[in-house]
This record gives sequence, C-alpha cells and structure tokens, in this order.
Amino acid sequence: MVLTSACDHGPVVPTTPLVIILQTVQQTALQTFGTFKFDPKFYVDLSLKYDLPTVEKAFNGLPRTKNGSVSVSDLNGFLNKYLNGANVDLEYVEPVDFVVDPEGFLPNVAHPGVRSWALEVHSLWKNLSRKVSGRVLKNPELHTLLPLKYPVIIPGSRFQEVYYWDSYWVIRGLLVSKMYETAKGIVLNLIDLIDTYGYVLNGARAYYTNRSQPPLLSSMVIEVYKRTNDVDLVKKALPALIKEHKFWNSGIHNVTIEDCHGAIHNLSRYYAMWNQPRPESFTIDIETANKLKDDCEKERLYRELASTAETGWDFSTRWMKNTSDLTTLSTTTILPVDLNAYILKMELDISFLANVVGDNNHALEFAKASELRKKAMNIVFWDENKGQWFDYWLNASFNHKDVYKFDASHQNQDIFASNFIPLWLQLFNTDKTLVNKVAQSLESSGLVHAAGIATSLRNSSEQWDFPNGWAPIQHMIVEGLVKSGSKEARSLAKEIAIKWIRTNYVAYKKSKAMHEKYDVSKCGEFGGGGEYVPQTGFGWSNGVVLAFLEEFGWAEDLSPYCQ
Ligand SMILES: *[C@@H]1O[C@H](CO)[C@@H](O)[C@H](O)[C@H]1NC(C)=O
Ligand SMILES: *[C@@H]1O[C@H](CO)[C@@H](O)[C@H](O)[C@H]1NC(C)=O
Ligand SMILES: *[C@@H]1O[C@H](CO)[C@@H](O)[C@H](O)[C@H]1NC(C)=O
Ligand SMILES: *[C@@H]1O[C@H](CO)[C@@H](O)[C@H](O)[C@H]1NC(C)=O
Ligand SMILES: *[C@@H]1O[C@H](CO)[C@@H](O)[C@H](O)[C@H]1NC(C)=O
Ligand SMILES: *[C@@H]1O[C@H](CO)[C@@H](O)[C@H](O)[C@H]1NC(C)=O
Ligand SMILES: *[C@@H]1O[C@H](CO)[C@@H](O)[C@H](O)[C@H]1NC(C)=O
Ligand SMILES: CC(=O)N[C@H]1CO[C@H](CO)[C@@H](O)[C@@H]1O
Repeated sequence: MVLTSACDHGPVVPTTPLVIILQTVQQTALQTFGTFKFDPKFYVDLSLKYDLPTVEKAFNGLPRTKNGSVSVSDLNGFLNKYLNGANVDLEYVEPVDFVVDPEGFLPNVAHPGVRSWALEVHSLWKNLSRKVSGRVLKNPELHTLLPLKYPVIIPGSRFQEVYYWDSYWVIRGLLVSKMYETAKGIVLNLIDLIDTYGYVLNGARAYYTNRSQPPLLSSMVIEVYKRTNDVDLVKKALPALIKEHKFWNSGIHNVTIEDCHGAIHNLSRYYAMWNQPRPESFTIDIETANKLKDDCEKERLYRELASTAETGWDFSTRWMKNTSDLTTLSTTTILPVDLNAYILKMELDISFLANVVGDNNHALEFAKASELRKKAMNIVFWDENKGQWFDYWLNASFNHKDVYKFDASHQNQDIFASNFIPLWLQLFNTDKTLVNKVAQSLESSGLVHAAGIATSLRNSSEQWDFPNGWAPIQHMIVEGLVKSGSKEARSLAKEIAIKWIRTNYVAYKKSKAMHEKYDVSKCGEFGGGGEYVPQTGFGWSNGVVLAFLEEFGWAEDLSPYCQ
C-alpha cells in the first residue's frame, strides 16, 4: 500500500520491502480473525525463514476470499512454514557485571523488607538482558531487529528491543547496581545508531527508522562518565552528540520565533519522517484514520501519529486540538517544553563533555547555544504568574520556513507534568527563588496524588493522561527539586519519592512484577488505557526505584505499605 503525497510535502523515508510484507501479514491476520485477537506489533517482529521473494510469493499465493481474508488454517500454515517467532532474534545473555548482592549496594536502605525487594528489582536486570542473535548478524535482511554490537537491556513484555529514552532510566538503575560495563554498552549501541542514521532511533527495529524519541543520550553519557571517569567514552560520544544536536536543530525540527521586541529565537519540535500508518500499529492507525474521508487528511494524521510516538507521550490529550478526538493530533505544530529542555540540557552536556576532552571551541559554542535557548524558553514557554512553562501552539497553517511571530495567547494553559520538566536542569534548579515558585505551583497544580505525580488532569483513557503516572516523570521532577538545595523543595521531592516507592512496592507484592506505569490515584495499582495491554518488566520503573532508594534511603521505622 503506497500513498501518494500530493498534499503532504514533508520528508518520508521509504519503507523496506521486509516491513511492507510483515505489515501486510498483520493486516491479513486482522481480516482473517475479524478482530484484534493479537498485538499488531507481534507480526512486524517476526523474521523470515527464507529469502524475501520466496516468502512474498508464498504469501501472495494464499487463496483469498472477497474481503481479503484467508482461512485460519492457511494463515497459520504460512506463519509456521515461512516465518520465525520474534524470540529467535534476541538471545539471553548473562550480564558480565551482574552480582547478586553488589558491594556497597544501597547503603541507606536499612529496612529489611525494602532491601530484599531492592535486591529483587536489581536481579531483574538479568531477566531483561539480551544480545542480538548470530542469525540476525548473519542475515540482517531477514529480520526487522537491527543488529547492535553490545548486549542490551530491554524494557520488557512487548518491548523486546532497545528503546531510546527508556535507556536513560535503565542506565540510572544499572549505575546504582554498579553494572558499569552494561551501561557503557547501551551508550555505545546508541552512538552506533547515530553513526548509521544521523540520530538515535525510537527503538532498534527497521520500522522505527523514521523517527527518534526524547533525546537523552548526552544525559546518559554524563551519568556514566560521572561514575566511571571514562574519557574514552566521552571522546567516542562527542562527535555523535554534535551530529544529534544538528538533527534536532535544523530542517524540519527547527522553528524560528520573533518575539514582540523583534528579537529572533530558535526552538525545536517533534517531526517524524513518516506519513503512513506506523508499521507496528499498521491496522490500528488505518482504523483511526478511517474517521477521516480525505486522503490528504489521512496522510497528515499518519504523520501526527508517528510524531506523537516520537514524543514518548503516545498518546495524550496534550497533543490534541479536540481532547476527545485522536484524529485532531497536532504534535508537529506544537513547541514542547520538555523537548526544548532536553535539547538545552544536551547543549550544556556537550559543552561540559567538550571541556573534559579539551575541545574548547565546542565547549564555548554549545555554552552559547544553551544561553540562547534558555532565553528563548523564558520568552516562549515561561509564565511568571503561574510558575510553570507551557507548551506553545503554532498556527496550523505554519510553514517551518516562516519566521513565526510570538503571541502569548498561544501558550497551552492546560496543566501537564511536562510543564515542570525544566526544573530537572541545573540551569533552572540552581535558582532557589525560581525553584520555590515552581514547587509551590506543582503542589497546587492538582497533579500530585496519593501515589505520585499524574501526567495530566484529564481522565481521557489515553496512556499519557490522568490517572497514569510514569517513572521518568517522577524522577526528573524529584531530581530537579532535590538538586536545588532548597529545604522545602527537597522535602516535597522526598514526599513524592516515598509515595512512588510505596506504590511500586505494594503493586510488586500483589502482582509479582514491576509495571510500565502506575495509577497515581490509588496506592498499589498499575496503570491502563491506550492502544496495548499494560506491560511488565520494566526497565525504566526498575531504574527509578533504584535511583530513588539511592537518593533517599529507606529506614526501618518507615513502612513500605500504602498509608
Ligand atoms: C471476511 O470473510 C470471512 C469469510 O468469508 C469471514 O469469516 C471474516 O469474518 C470476514 N472478515 C471481516 C473483517 O469482515
Ligand atoms: C526472573 O527470572 C527468574 C529466573 O528465570 C524467574 O524465576 C523470575 O520469575 C523472573 N522474574 C520476573 C519478575 O519475571
Ligand atoms: C531555522 O529556521 C530559520 C527560519 O527558516 C532559519 O533562518 C535558520 O537558519 C534555521 N536554522 C537552522 C539551524 O537550520
Ligand atoms: C538561529 O539559528 C540560525 C541558524 O543556525 C542562527 O544563524 C541564528 O544565530 C540563531 N539565532 C538565535 C537567536 O539562536
Ligand atoms: C470533539 O470531538 C468529539 C468526538 O469526536 C465531538 O463529538 C465533538 O463535537 C468535537 N468538538 C468540537 C468542538 O469539534
Ligand atoms: C499566527 O497567528 C497569529 C495570531 O494569533 C498571527 O498574528 C500570526 O501572523 C500567525 N502566524 C502565521 C505564521 O501564520
Ligand atoms: C477515569 O475514567 C474511567 C472511565 O471513564 C473510570 O472508570 C475511572 O474510574 C476514572 N478514573 C479516575 C481515577 O477518576
Ligand atoms: C518502516 C520504514 O519505512 N522504515 C524506513 C525508515 O527509514 C530508513 C532509512 O533511514 C529506511 O531504510 C526504512 O525502510
């Protein structure tokens, strides 16, 4: 299925024939079963037993009914004969640096119950450790999994490959577990992706090559460097980070704003190079787009769906013009607070890392870039009265080559956890007056609940809305409050961290698993909603629990149960 692009002139990277055949198998399976009995991602993760022409010929030769379905037995026969299960792509590998009870592990966790749980969470790194199998390296053309050199930690469940922003919190946890080699391997894999593609992919699959995810590689490098002093790693990372910075600051990602004094500012937006259904959700996206009549409108929606996947917040009313209609996603015409905070951090990190290796020119260049972006964020996002940074909505007719005139009424005044993410940056959290203002704003925002910080105030049944809370969000906000050095801010941070650890602990005791997201309205419950069933494992949740326990400890007189 190839869509023409008469209306949408944005960049598109062509789909590989391998991805096309697998997404078509996914579509046929839906037609055949007549219902979603399956996770559509399952089909695009399968690999071929024979070369592509042989498999295509067999697939195209299946007898079909009028509606395009094939019989269940023909379909199963084809799947068994021509395709391998996804599980052959990755093999278990024992992490080289895993020990059952690492020396000096969480010295401030004295409570015996919490300590033994923390050791269980630590042991999950073993469950989630994988390496790309020899068959993928030998015949990459038969697999959608991309070959990576070093072992990986997967998030878990349906996410059987490396994801970009997840890796930051996985690494934070690995560092608590003192698994420095594993952490470095993850960073080196992501650097290799930049060398090949010019940016870090959303995940390590052929069907994720057309979009990225929140750019946190520089943060990973800094954290690993701080614990290991590995200058060689910094030397390898620096050129890749500079390349990645360019990706986020040029072409389709770059938006130029003229403020009311006539000064010019550059900011960035999410924008996937893709205007077709996402292969891993091919049938779902077609179904979503069926509500639209016009092919051009469909193309626009497909780009918005892929771009929203790029934000990491898929999906949320944060990106929707009409909060009860997913077809009104407008991600590409929004300047997001968090993305620009991550890029500002990238600039500060690159400047720091350039200093480490004595590259003064880049140190200076990126320090300057960070000052300019800070100024831009203050003007375009910051609201002094509310004490929050708000996303900025561009006009729908916006063309990225225009210089865009700032209008304060285009700030989205809705409350999202992302309005507080800049606090994570030292550049903002070292200003105590600012921190106290933002901390008060957070406390009265309605986002802080019994079991952590909600993603938004709107119960929409989308994953990135109320009542779901996500580990990375808790972590960035808590860490920002802690780093400020303000006593009040630290005490708020500790309160949130304790709620989060409790809910993770109680849910683990009940379900024997760590979850991808939690329901912050009730202590001990995991989250739901969205386009797939709730997942367990789970890389970033494990990482954040370990990081919080390292920061705050857990004393014997503190109950880990819901209060
Ligand atoms: C397609 O037709 C087959 C039988 O001809 C039927 O079993 C199946 O439910 C139909 N699928 C859809 C999606 O209508
Ligand atoms: C982790 O792996 C061990 C050993 O295979 C298994 O016993 C345990 O159930 C796994 N834990 C989880 C939470 O999957
Ligand atoms: C960003 O866009 C503006 C306006 O088109 C342009 O002047 C500027 O050179 C662009 N910046 C980059 C880095 O591409
Ligand atoms: C915006 O980007 C362009 C192109 O990189 C650059 O020439 C200009 O100095 C930037 N302006 C600001 C204020 O950052
Ligand atoms: C928003 O979407 C809902 C659901 O499609 C629809 O009923 C409603 O009329 C829409 N509201 C506006 C203002 O268009
Ligand atoms: C966007 O809308 C504002 C009014 O809110 C208008 O002043 C401005 O000219 C528009 N910009 C573009 C690029 O269309
Ligand atoms: C959110 O909405 C769903 C369905 O509308 C409802 O079942 C659930 O109780 C609501 N959750 C909260 C925390 O209000
Ligand atoms: C699914 C898909 O079309 N992926 C493409 C995205 O981009 C890469 C190149 O960067 C193509 O090779 C993929 O086929």
